This record gives sequence, C-alpha cells and structure tokens, in this order.
Amino acid sequence: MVQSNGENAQRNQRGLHQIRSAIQTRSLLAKKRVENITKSDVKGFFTRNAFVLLTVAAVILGMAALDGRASGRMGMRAVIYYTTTTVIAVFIGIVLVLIIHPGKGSKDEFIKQPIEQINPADAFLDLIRNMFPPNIVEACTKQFKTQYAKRVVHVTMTVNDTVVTLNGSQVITREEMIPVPGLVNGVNALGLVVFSICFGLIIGGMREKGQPLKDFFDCLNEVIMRLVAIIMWYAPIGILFLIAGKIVEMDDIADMGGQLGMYTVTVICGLLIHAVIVLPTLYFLVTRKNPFVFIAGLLQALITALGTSSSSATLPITFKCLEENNKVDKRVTRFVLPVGATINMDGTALYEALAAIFIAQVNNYDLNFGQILTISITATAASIGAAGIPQAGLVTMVIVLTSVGLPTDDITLIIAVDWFLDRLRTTTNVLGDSIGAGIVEHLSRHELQKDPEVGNSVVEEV
Ligand code: DAS
Repeated sequence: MVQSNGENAQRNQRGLHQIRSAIQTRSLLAKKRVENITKSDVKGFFTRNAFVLLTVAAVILGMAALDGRASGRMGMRAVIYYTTTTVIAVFIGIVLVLIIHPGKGSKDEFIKQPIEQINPADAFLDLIRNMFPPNIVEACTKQFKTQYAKRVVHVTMTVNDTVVTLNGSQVITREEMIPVPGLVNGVNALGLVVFSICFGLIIGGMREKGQPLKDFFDCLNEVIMRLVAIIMWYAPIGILFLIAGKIVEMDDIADMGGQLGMYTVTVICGLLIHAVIVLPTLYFLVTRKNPFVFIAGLLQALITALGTSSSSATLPITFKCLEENNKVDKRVTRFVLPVGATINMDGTALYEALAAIFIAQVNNYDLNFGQILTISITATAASIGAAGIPQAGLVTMVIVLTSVGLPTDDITLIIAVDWFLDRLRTTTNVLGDSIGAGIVEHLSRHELQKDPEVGNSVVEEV
C-alpha cells in the first residue's frame, strides 16, 4: 500500500520522537546510576568496607564454630526459606497489581519526568569537586576527567543497553543486553560470602591449629561491631534529616498523576501484606513464638534500612539487633545474614514484578499468562542479583522489562517515587533476612546444642 508523503513524514516524526525519548531516558538512568555509584563510592568507603570486613569476619567465625554437616543443613534451610518468601512476595505483587490495576488510562495522561541531557563525567566531577579543595581538582581535572570518567562511563555502560559516550550529549543505543551492575555487585558480594564460608569451614576443621586465625577474626569482628555501636546512636538523627530533606525536595504529592499515586499505594499495600502478615505468620508457624516481640528487637535496624535504603549499610546494625536484642545464636546470624543481605530481597522481588506489570498497563499492553510467569521468574532473579545499595532494584528492573519486551524507557515514569519506595522495600528486605535468621536458628536448634567440644567452646569465644 503506497503511503502518502504526509503519512510517511508523520511516521518518521513519531519514530524520531521515540528514539529521542529513549535516548533521554537512558541518559537519565545513566545519571541515576552514576549518582548511585558515586554516592555508594563515597558512602561505600565506610559502608562497603564495613560490609566487607564484617561479612568476612562474621561468616568465617560463624563457619569455624560449626561443623560441616551442621552448616550444610543450615544452608539448605536458609535457601528453602529465601526461595519460599521471595516466591510469596512476587505472587503478592502480581495479584495486587492485577486486582488494583493502577495503570489504567493512557500513557499521555501520565506526568513525564522533565528529562534533561546530562554528561556523566560532569555529574561525577561535580561530586569530586564537592569533596576536595578546588585547586586539587582543577589541577588534575583534564587527565582525571579522561581516565576516571571513562571508568565511570564504562560502569555506566553496564547500567542498561546504552553506551553513553564521554561527551555525554551523544547516546548510542546498543542491542544486546549487558549485565547490569546490580548483578555484578550481587555476584561480587556473593563471591565474598562463599569464599568466607569455605575459609571458615576449613579453619573450623583445623581445630587447635586454626585457633590463632579464629582469634584474629574474632577481634576484627569485635572492632567493627564497636564501631557500629557508636554509629548506631547517631544514625537515627542522620536518618531523620535524610528523609526530611527528601520530602522537602519532593513536588506536591497531589501533583503526582492518579496513576502514579495508585501505583505507590499498590506497592505499599504489597510490602505491608508481606512484612506485617506473611513474614510474622511464617515465624509464628515455625517457632510458635510471638513474632512482634521478635520484630520489636529489630527496630533500630528497620529504621536504619528506612533511612539508608541500603541492606548492606544496615547489616552491621541487623547483626547487633539480632544477637543482642533477640539473642539469636551468633553461628546462625553470621551465616544467614550476609548471604540473606546479598540474595534474599523479598521487597525488591515484589516491587519489580509489580512495577513491570504496571508499566505494561500504562502502555495498554495485555500480558498473557506466559509473560506474567516470565516476569515472576525474572523478578526473582533480578532481586537476587540486586546489590544492597540504594535503588539497585530500579536498575535490575531493566532485566524484567526486557524479558517481556516492555520499553525500558518507561522506568522514568516511576523514578519520581522510587526514592521513597526504595526505603520501604529495603526495610522489607532487612525484615525478611532477620526473620529468616530466627527461623533457621529454631530449625537448627538440635545441631547448635550438640557437639559440645566444638559448638560450646567456640561459641563462648565467638
Ligand atoms: N536498596 C536495595 C537494598 O539495599 C533494595 C532495592 O533497591 O530494591 O536492599
């Protein structure tokens, strides 16, 4: 059928508009990622090092205190718990978004993010400029900009399927999907935990010969926990200002379009159902103890998760709350928590499945059963791969959208509220990890009591 020139021109115009919005979205996502990476680089100096040191020391100590059989069974129980709660979380997210259907109405009614062009190198250098006296930055800016910005741009390249060139204004979209840093970070952290488990089991098997190393890691763990104890008392004050600052920045909530508001309500309902009904019920069914007494002991960790949007940054405080307030055996927390903080993210899994279907609804795109099943599987995988840093779930959601052919640009539709929802899903993640430690400890109580010369002696030292 021959199309008139007018129709061709219109089609080209539409095509151009789509390419331009795709380019703009990716550069905004790139900025988000650059901000998060640089923020986590800066905060990472503390949280990442504390997380690494604490994970290595805690897991090695925990494993050294257990014999191989016990840790095998404990690991199996932990994995079964993680899988069960993540699948339930995804199911809740999908059922809710299909029932409430927040995405009805067309995309045009949607408030689009004002998307400005950015140059990642400049975004990063702004951060550096705020960190050092200007003369140092100016002196090395030229070389620094080329080298470090390349690394930053390289890391940005793994954010999604876009290569953002150094001059920032050119954005070239690439076809193949390259692994997102959430997966990379998740794999790094997981690799660290697996190494620590093996290292700890071998030390435990060496008995007396391994004692000097056990003492070293015990002392290292003590130092980190004391450092955390100091930070803990100041954290709530910082958290208060963090959230207050964010709320002041936020446009008037009423301006949010009805769809975005309904989407936010749907996510909050889903997280509340999982955190207030599912997890406490699971804990009660297994342990026959009052779950809300257990949760009360976690308050400081939950507040920290709410304030930092980071499971990793909260981990040291989660350790302290479980071991000191809830008296959970250290051999359990030191094994279950670091693994859980890395791969068990119920809140993130629920959110990614829900958000993907919401984006389909906004595009008036009816998903069939197979696609919804694909979303539930990729949302589970993306939550395992997401790192415990702010908005990691937003980035790994690219995997879920791509798996069912949804436009990844539409992530910008939900960015406006993500800073708030990220806090809630991180808090749900931390709660899920902590309840998991309580359940695994209860199911492992026989192993933890037997083997006196290994269990008790090391537990005292540990
Ligand atoms: N902020 C992540 C965490 O620390 C969760 C997410 O981004 O979904 O758990």
